[in-house]
Amino acid sequence: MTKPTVNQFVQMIKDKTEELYGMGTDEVTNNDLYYVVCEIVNEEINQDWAKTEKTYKQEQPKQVYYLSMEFLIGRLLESNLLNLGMREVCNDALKQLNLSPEDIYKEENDPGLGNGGLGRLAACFLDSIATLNYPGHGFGIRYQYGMFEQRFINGYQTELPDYWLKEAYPWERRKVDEAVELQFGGSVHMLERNNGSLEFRYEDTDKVLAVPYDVPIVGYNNEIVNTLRLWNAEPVTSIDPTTDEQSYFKQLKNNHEIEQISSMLYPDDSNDEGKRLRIKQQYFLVASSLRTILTNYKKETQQSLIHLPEKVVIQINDTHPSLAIPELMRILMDEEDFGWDAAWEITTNVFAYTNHTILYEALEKWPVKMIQNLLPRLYMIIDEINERFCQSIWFDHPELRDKIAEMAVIADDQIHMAHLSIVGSFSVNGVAKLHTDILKNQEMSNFYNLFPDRFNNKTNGITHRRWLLLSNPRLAEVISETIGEHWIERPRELNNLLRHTKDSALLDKLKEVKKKNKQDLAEYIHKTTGILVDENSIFDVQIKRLHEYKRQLLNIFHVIYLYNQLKDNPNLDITPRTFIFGAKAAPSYYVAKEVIKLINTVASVVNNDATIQGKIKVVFLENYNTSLAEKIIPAADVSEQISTAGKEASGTGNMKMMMNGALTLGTLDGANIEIKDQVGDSNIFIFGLNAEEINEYYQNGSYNPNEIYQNDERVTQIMDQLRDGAFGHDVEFTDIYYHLLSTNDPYFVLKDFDSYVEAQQLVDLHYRDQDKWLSKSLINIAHSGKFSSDRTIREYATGIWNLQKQL
Ligand code: 26V
Repeated sequence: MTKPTVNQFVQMIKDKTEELYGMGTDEVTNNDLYYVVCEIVNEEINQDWAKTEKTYKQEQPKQVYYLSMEFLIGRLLESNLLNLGMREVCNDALKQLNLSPEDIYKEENDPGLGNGGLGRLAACFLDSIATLNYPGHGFGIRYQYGMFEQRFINGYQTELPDYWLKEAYPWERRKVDEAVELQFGGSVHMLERNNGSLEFRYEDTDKVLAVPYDVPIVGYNNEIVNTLRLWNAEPVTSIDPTTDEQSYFKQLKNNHEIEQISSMLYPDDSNDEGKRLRIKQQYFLVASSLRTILTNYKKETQQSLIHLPEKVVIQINDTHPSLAIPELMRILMDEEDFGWDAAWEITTNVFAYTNHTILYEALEKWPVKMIQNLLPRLYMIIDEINERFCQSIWFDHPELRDKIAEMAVIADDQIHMAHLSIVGSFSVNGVAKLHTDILKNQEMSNFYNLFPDRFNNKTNGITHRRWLLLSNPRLAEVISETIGEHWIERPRELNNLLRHTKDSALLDKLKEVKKKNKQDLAEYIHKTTGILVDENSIFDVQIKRLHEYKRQLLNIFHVIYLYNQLKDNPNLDITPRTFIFGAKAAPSYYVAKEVIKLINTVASVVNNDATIQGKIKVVFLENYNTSLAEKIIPAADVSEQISTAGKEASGTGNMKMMMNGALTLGTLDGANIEIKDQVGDSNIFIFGLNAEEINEYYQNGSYNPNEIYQNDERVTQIMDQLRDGAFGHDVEFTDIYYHLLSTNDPYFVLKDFDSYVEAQQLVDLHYRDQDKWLSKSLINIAHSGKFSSDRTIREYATGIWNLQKQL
């Protein structure tokens, strides 16, 4: 396809505006113009999309389906323009019409269909799959309400509903003719057919219509468009208006219950609670997706399902979609007449499972009763899977006999979804080296002993197209000026920057880029919070979900310590710093919400205290999401990755900030370790206990935070300030004080405090030598190519999925 020139694009915008609104471009709003540009882009996409689908139909390649309860795709207009090679043309055309591209792009609602890292990873993966010419698609849920909008009132987090669909979403296409009908609840009866086979008959089930909305996933510069299919739950029948009043209201209530299924994203990524609606959502996703996958397989290949694993691989994103395993068994046995063994052979060659957490509270376990009730036939199958699995250990692996209870899929009236996922898949992967090692040697060691070949590592990645090209155009340009544009297609070539670490002209340009990005962020901070920050200060950034294990508390303890020092000595020689936070807490996570209030409280004290001469400022930006991340990351100097070692599976914000030239201040956790391996010890600030040491403390119980509280004066002061209401808030934070001591500080905040402060002092010192700092920053950028999700996806495609590129 030939791309339009600027002048042609100008004309297209004018024509489309006339067509849609009957007006000129100077008479319509930015919102109107947003839809105009989307229409133009959609016309381009539709052609490539149809072409891609046709190729897949003809060539029948093996395809991967990525099942995920979350996709945090971010705004799509600018990224679609970028991937289509039309961004510059569009920007120039808009400017020619005296319009601001940025103002038009930000009209788009950022769909918050995910909680955090897991959902954003899924989005980066789809971008890389399409870009690398792999046939692969996402399946998710079209939640009516996405991640809540966060507002601070009086320093407290409050949550507002995110009804992101109130304006039309231009990227989705409703495909009502591909809707599928699903059943929940009721009862199952087993009947024997004449030929001796079994039939399962369902009675009194609730029926739900799953209607797909397809979103195009545009590859970069390759005319490939894959699909993200998002399911919407709707009633199968509309209400009969002639019915009597009682039955009318009953139907109304029923229909409402059905629509509930896709109504909202669960905003809690820290707690596995047995919630009926969440199971319904999970089954809704997997049952409708499997139906699409199998229907397409049959239509296109005309082959028996025995060959399914040759054409289909399904990656399940954490255990959330793991009901797909028993659901495929059900379809194969009850609808397709396979026996158990054949069905199991097919199923276990189709599924691959990614684990994203080892936090016990977040490992999914469903009460048996609930699954029995909602999905009676699936429960029978899970029970059989468990039975056979336990038997196979007993007979084939007598050495593991005493581990059966620990490994069972069903134990203590609960279904362990991680166990089900491991037993039912051919691949189990962790998301960073350390994380995979912990899975193999600790959390899932019994399973690793049983199935050593099943376990593998796939270190996470991020799409450098969104996280550098799109969000940091200034840096992208300087890179291209220096080493050419090859890095865009082959991000490993960012390595070529290493030849320029002493090039002072380049370092000057880098400095200029960071400065401008910081000015932009400072302006945004001023506009949204009223806080004036020093653009020459260190921008020290921690942006991620609020969790105890991520230790935002450690960060704010250091801020309080600095503030205390400055109060003692206002002339203290420190490099000015701006501490920037962004984080949402799960609405029911009390401690996390208290930490938010604490950070906001410290911020208002610090920012309004003239005696410290503005040497430190604290900014907590509201409503952290993908679009806000795109603003903050290009401006970061320091990337805070300070989780308790062994707890953060990988992290991906660490990769994004590294790619944008920030230096990591972090623990030896998750992918930080691999970042350190890339950049070397002198280009990263590492502190704190390592995972092994933490483990030893857990094992021998010898950690005593009270000792540190008593003996480290800095800690004593901070803790007492919390207890005594030193920040003008009575005793609000005594809860944090008592929580830390009474739970024995399970995340080692006090234990790591000293080494964190020391690392922070090093940051301060190193920043003073700007040339050195800039060359460290350059080294980080140069090594960030490894963390492109293109690398990750290649590893999945060759190591797990066995996919061929479509050329
Ligand atoms: C957990 C749960 C628990 C049950 C209720 C609903 C719910 C929803 C989401 C989650 C997600 C927890 C797992 C997660 O987000 N893991 C993160 O995955 C990132 C991508 O692999 C990784 O970089 C982060 O380190 C990891 O915490």
